[in-house]
Amino acid sequence: MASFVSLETLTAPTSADAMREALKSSGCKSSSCGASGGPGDLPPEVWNRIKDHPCYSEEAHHYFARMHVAVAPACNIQCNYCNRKYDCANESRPGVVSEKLTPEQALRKVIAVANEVPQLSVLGIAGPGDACYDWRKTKATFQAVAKEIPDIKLCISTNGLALPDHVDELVEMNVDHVTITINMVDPMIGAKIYPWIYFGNRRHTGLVASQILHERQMLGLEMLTERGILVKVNSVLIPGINDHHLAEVNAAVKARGAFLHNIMPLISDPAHGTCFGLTGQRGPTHAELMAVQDACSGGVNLMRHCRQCRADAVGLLGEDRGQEFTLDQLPETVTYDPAKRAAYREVIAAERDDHVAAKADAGRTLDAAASDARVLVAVTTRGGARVNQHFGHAKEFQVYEASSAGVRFVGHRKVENAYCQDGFGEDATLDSTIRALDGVGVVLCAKIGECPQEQLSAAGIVATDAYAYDYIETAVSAWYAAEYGRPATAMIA
Ligand code: CLF
Ligand code: SF4
Repeated sequence: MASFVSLETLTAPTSADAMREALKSSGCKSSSCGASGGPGDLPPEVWNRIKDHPCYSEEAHHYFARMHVAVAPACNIQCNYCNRKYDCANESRPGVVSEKLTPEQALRKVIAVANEVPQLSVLGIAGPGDACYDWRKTKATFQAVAKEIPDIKLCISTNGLALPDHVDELVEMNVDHVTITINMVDPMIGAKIYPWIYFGNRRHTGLVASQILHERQMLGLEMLTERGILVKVNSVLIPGINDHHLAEVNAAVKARGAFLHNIMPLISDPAHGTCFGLTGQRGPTHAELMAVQDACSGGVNLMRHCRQCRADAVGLLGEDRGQEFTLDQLPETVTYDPAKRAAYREVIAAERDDHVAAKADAGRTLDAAASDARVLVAVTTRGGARVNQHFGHAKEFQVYEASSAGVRFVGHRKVENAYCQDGFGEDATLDSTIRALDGVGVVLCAKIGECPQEQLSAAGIVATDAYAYDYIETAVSAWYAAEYGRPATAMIA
């Protein structure tokens, strides 16, 4: 996904007007991990802590970017879905990175990115091993970056086993966002996911390993929430292993004060060399993922915009600009310049107010559309919460559920390649896009040609560019209000 305000725009003289214009016509990729609540439905002190975090706030992911630095390669457990390799730049899944960094190299990279990517608001350490187990490098990186860029949010992701040992230091370093991956609260289920853990200077296997891991995860969660840190729980949905168990996980972490629950689909492929990949364990379908997420509604708030980023991802959620900032491209010395980030924030504050007002208008539009139809609507966006990407350029579709009750973000669908290659449409790509849009009734985009429009129509999917550059909620609600009386297309209820 491309970025919402282009690099070209922001490397030019950064006037507020130029940025405002750029917001309307270009875009960041919206997606993320985070609560769907906005300033109106969260206590102000909570909103202030998440409003610039693209993972903790679904709204913020339209505007702000995160970067990960791969400083923590060592891990103290083995998950059956993980095989950490450092040499594959084309894979996009947690734990995989192209190059490991020392804390000094990481600092140089963070400064270089902050100078070029004004959307940057969060520095995360998510591996490629475990950030709490490889603690010395994690801590050194956070301390060095916080000294140079004091307003960047520090964020960490961990399996939880070593977490209780470092909670006090996390508090001291002002780390306000912690993610724990919790796939089970029943060690019998854990034994099917974790072949071993390393704890107390020895390796443990079987039920004992999962029991220890479970106890440490719950202890770490409790310690963090007691100290007021916002904790997100990630769970990997593994069909046949924990699919019926994740509602129990949701309840257990809710009882301990977790802020968000991010249920992610297992990524499994024999080519990845993971245990699950090699044994044929499949990942869930879109429908299975939504069913488990819906089964957890009413518990801890769900994050549905996670992109399952690499441990060296850079950019808005859904885009990865990591290849622009590899070590060989970084200057030997680099000085932080806060100007672009400051100018961007000024523009975004006004843009977000505008978006809030547009969402309220969209709600009123839907109120007037008294229909029982619920339709999945896919939009193509480059960010800024607008329908601002051509169909042919999209490598990802944001999916919203439209009903007279509102417009609700429900997830995203990735495609291998964009339809348009070197100016020409690719039929084979369109076939895979149509498969990825399974269950979707409508595609809203900034531009689409007659040919793909007709082929989508033949597959039962309406595609239109009539709402180009509108806010997503404005576009979806206007389409719904105009169409609800028609014969239903791919209604889901
Ligand atoms: Fe990184 Fe994770 Fe922090 Fe976000 S990611 S450490 S909370 S800054 Fe976000 Fe990426 Fe999903 Fe993680 S989209 S994988 S939830
Ligand atoms: Fe891989 Fe993370 Fe599991 Fe360690 S905790 S084995 S790095 S997925």
